Amino acid sequence: MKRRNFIKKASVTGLGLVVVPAITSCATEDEKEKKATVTGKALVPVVLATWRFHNATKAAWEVLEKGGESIDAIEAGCRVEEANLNNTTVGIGGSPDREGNVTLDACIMNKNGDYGAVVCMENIAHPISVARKVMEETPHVLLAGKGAEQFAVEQGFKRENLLTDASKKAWLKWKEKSEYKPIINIENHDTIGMLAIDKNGDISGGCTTSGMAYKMAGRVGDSAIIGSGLFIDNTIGGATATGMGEEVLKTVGTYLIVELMRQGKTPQEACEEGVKRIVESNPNYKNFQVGYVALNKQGEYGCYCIHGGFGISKYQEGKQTYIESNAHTKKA
Ligand code: SD4
Repeated sequence: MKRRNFIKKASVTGLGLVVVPAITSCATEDEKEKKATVTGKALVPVVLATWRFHNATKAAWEVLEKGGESIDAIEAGCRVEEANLNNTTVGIGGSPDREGNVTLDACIMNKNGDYGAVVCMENIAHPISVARKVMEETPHVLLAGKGAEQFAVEQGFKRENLLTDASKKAWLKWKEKSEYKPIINIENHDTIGMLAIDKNGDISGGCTTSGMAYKMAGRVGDSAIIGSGLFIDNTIGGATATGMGEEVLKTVGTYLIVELMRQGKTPQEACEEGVKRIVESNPNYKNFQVGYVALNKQGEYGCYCIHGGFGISKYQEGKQTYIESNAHTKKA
């Protein structure tokens, strides 16, 4: 056994400087090696996102690199995927509900624990920015549907058609059978959840989605709900989720993960416990996916999912990497 002793926070005098591993671990070097894919080094600034959203983490990194605040990095990063026409789970180009309407959910949380969100909002391409306006410009935290859209327009956002030809075509094809199977495809869903720590050591997060393809009208998942799709506590860290929102909601997944980190678990251990809670109470878990990402204030991170195929993008020290997540089960 080689004990890695607790090392106190080192100097933070500029970008990329070490905020050092606050790890007390009994892991042998071999054990440590095995976990190396999922437990990160402690350096800030850093940004993490679900999936291979390299353009999004790059945009966020560009804010952080210039010394910008994590909340600005999150908004910039999430907007990249919202504008990506090829991402059928976020923003413009998102798959519609079963009536053919694209309805978007997004939320954002800052270092002070402030939160803003919109759910079931139509015709506005950047819900993450509207969520930020809710947080900063209203006494409320969550606006829904027509009210959210009206607020966005009042704030200067323009209305636009979010249903692209490609999404419409896919929806029409689905309608031929119209089988209502609200199942998240296990590997092909692309909600972006993002966590970032800036050079001051402050953490923020965001999450944005069009939700489940062909969902019932009015259905809202976890992504924009505090403690489910996203939770941030600037004294501890943050977590975000992707996958079957109903299961994340029922277990208040990201709040659970942050609380587990508060109790001393590493981000990796906390994500694994979050997945375990879902799996243990749900015999049907082979039919859906949930993936969690967590980042603590020391800059250590972890990720875990029910099925293989999930991973996270990371930008740190000017370098982009993709980290495959370990999974509760092998590929389904
Ligand atoms: C939802 N969690 O609405 C979202 C879906 C998702 O990639 O993550 N899709 O339930």
